Amino acid sequence: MPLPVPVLPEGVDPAWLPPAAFRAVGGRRTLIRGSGPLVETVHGEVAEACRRFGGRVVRDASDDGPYDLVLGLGADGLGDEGFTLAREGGTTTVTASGGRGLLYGLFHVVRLGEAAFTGERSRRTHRPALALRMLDHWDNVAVHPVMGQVERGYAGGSLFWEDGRARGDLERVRAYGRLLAACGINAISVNNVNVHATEARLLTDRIGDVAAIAGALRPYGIRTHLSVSFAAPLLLGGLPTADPLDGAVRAWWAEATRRVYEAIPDFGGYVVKADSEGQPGPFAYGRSHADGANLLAAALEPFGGTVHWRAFVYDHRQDWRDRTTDRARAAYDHFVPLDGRFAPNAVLQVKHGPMDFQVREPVSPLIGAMPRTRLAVELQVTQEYTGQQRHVCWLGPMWSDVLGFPIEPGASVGESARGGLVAVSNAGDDPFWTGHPLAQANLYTFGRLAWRPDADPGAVLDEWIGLTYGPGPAAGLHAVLDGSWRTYEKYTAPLGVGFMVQPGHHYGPSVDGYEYSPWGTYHFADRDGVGVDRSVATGTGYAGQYGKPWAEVYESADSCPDELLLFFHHVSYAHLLASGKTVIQHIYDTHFEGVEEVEAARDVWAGLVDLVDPARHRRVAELFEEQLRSAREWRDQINSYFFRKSGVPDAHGRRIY
Ligand code: GCV
Repeated sequence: MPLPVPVLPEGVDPAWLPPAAFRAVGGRRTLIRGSGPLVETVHGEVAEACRRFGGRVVRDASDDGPYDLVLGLGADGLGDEGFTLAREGGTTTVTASGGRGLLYGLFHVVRLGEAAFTGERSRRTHRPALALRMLDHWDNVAVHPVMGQVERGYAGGSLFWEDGRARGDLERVRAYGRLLAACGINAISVNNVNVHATEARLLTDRIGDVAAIAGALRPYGIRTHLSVSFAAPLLLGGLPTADPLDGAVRAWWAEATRRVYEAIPDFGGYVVKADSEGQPGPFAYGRSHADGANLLAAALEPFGGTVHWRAFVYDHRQDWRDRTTDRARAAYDHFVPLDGRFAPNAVLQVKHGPMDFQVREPVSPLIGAMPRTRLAVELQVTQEYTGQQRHVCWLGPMWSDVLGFPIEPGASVGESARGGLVAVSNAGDDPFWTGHPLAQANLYTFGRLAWRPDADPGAVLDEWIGLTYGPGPAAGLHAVLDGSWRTYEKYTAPLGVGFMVQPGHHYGPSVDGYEYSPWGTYHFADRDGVGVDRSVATGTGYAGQYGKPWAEVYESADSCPDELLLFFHHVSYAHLLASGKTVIQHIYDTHFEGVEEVEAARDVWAGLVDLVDPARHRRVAELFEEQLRSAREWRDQINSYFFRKSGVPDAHGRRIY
């Protein structure tokens, strides 16, 4: 039986799968061959498109057509997710070995639109570069008194949970799964890595809730994962310890995991944040993080599951007077000595930068330093530090730079991420899914880059624009989004120094907000200069964590790229950048430019009023006013702060307070 496509609740934006995107497919004669649950999903999609656009779909017919489109299982050797596409003699043919491959092949045809049905195409194989393409949701089941329903969520409530319970109606979850499959995502973790008491119970007596969500996502090829508390044997099992080497603890995890698989046979595995920002972990028992990860890996192994063990481990209670402790060093210092000690089904999940998803960070040196460990790289789609979905900030170029960065000899970050690419989702129950309608582009781009880390991000952006908005406003939308990450960087913290955000919620400027805090994020500005000396020669030694050539490149202020200068070096305001400007003049210029660029983008958006549907246009126009207000605030606080510290006037005599 074909699976009906999900019905969106009234007023919910169809994002990159509006009915119009299926016009080319829906007007055709299509043959579907094969059986299995995902083939039913494919059939449902094509049937719905045909219903709208007058085409016809048949199943497993013995006649030879003629058909415009043949979608069939049959080819060998493509894996579960690969497919081939060819067009010959008026028939477009997608062939796959597995149901997921067929679904991805169908969505590929949807993206091509009419082009899939014109001319000839020689057979081409498409396969994801990375086997795991995952979204982590930092969703709380119960509303957290400080973090709310979704930690760092800027798109309303959770798609999965509402005020202490799983949502009863999972149609929207199905629709979410469909959107994710259409950009290539194949795994989701459904709860916050900060596991509070209610959430911990998802592992045991609330596993039925997780199973229901998994059931809604499965027809779109998405496996469900769960964040668990390392202290679960204590919290839920009544054991006196959670020591990873204790026999009773190991037995408890084995039994708990067996029950999880009873409820969810294709369960993906656990995500763990341990010994980090107050979460429990193996350090309490004098054990290593390899001991901790391997405990859970052993429980999951008989069922084919994976543990994602996060490397975000650092001291968040440090003394700002202590200049030797450097948060940037922490992940490398903790984990490199453990290389080779993780079980084969343990994946070490590493944030792409050494700090915390700032608008500009170097690539984490950990990524190239653990050749005997499966690493997954973690990105942040939710815009915690990049405008919180009130600012337009399309992150495709940043992620593309990160993924293409040659961190090891002969290997880019994308190639080193053998354990997959993971991102913190930006979606919620907001009618536009992502709060800011244009933040949908980040979610889509993440999926497409996870499928192909070397894809041209600009082409991915145009793909998203084409599907979501059609050709009318395409040029304007491209102009608004394409440079928006660099614009955001210009009006916020300069030259890689990071943070300077308001403590706690992280929105808006506060130059000294974290300067005397225990969180380990400082800029050390004084009357002479600014930046953190992370050199080996005179600083924290962080630059020495890189291999060649990066250790040397970052060690010296002369060879360090401008955009990372203040991350690696404390320099005077008169220091000359490679650009030829002084640091102080660069700060002034970029902050004025950043605001001007937001003004220009707002004007381009205003000009699209007749080309974009009114609800989306209005929402973005309103948000541009907030972005502009906030960008001006950033500009004036940063410029005034550094003018007052340095006493150096702006060379162009612009207004500084
Ligand atoms: C889920 C940052 C965020 C926290 C988040 C943490 C993490 O510190 O501010 O909200 O916690 O990263 O990645 O675990």
